[in-house]
Amino acid sequence: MIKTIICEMLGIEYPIFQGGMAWISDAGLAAAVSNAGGLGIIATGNAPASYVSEQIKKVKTLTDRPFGVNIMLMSPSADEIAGMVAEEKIPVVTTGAGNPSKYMPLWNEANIKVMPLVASTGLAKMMQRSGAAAVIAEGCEAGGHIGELTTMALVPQVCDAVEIPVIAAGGIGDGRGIAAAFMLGAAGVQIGTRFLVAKECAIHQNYKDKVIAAKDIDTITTGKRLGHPVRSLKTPFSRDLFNKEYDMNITNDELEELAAGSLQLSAVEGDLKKGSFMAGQISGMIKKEQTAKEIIDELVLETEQRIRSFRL
Ligand code: TUI
Repeated sequence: MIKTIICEMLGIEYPIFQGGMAWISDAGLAAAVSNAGGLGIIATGNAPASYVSEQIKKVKTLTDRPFGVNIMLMSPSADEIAGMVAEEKIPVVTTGAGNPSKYMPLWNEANIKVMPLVASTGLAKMMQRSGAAAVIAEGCEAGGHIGELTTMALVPQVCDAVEIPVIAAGGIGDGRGIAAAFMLGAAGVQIGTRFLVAKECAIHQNYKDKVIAAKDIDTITTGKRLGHPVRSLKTPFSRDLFNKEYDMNITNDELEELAAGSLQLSAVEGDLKKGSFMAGQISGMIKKEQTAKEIIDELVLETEQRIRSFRL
């Protein structure tokens, strides 16, 4: 059984979190993952607080198990949603794309277990001082907004830097990755890309088909020039965006304009021309759609087998 301190802390069966992916991780996906023994997480992305409140109500009708809410700190609604999760006393809050220090006293007061995503030891230490229950160390193999370091380099350094548990994220797609994360010192993992193809994941079929068709080198990082690198699948659109970053005749505002709304276009509309299909480097390992329970059961079995059969 892969039980760790995280299972005890949260009252979940397996230390496997489903990444809070903007426009993707809704109440249906989060409930399916929580019901399968992991931790389902509702993403807020840039959505208004009213959407998040609706999703929280919905997830409570679909599962009695713990769930989380991810707050994307660059969102214009972040302040409002931060207050709402405190009022609702959401069991677990994760944060991404920024530093959540200003919300920590409010969330600690509400007894929320806060687990910020970090891409450096500096932010991990600051989060420990602010009362975080754990940190999620995400390497740049992940899809979406990423930092500089790989999971292999980041996770052990974060484990050395803090005493609170560390969850590893980025580049983990099967039991081999989970076993490796434990070897690096993690007490759990967060997985995003693999859950894109969960049957309960409501994204457009074009998105799922693209992830299944992807091979190892089919992701690209854009947005470096704007200060927020984003990993997505290679498409004519993402390659064009990448090339435009080196074109000094194009302004940053024009680049922002091009990228704006592109995630919604992929997830909701399946727009193969203008959509940004955020996905991690393990996309090449994904071969089929499965239910969230099949994914979790397979991950747990593979991890146990890997650990049990490990010999030097
Ligand atoms: O947040 C994510 N992944 C995301 S957010 C997102 S929505 C978005 N879309 C376009 C542009 C930007 C965002 C899609 N994917 N992962 C967690 C994560 N956090 N990765 C990197 C970071 C991060 C980066 C810098 C956390 C903190 C930070 O600096 C904080 C500071 O000020 O020290």
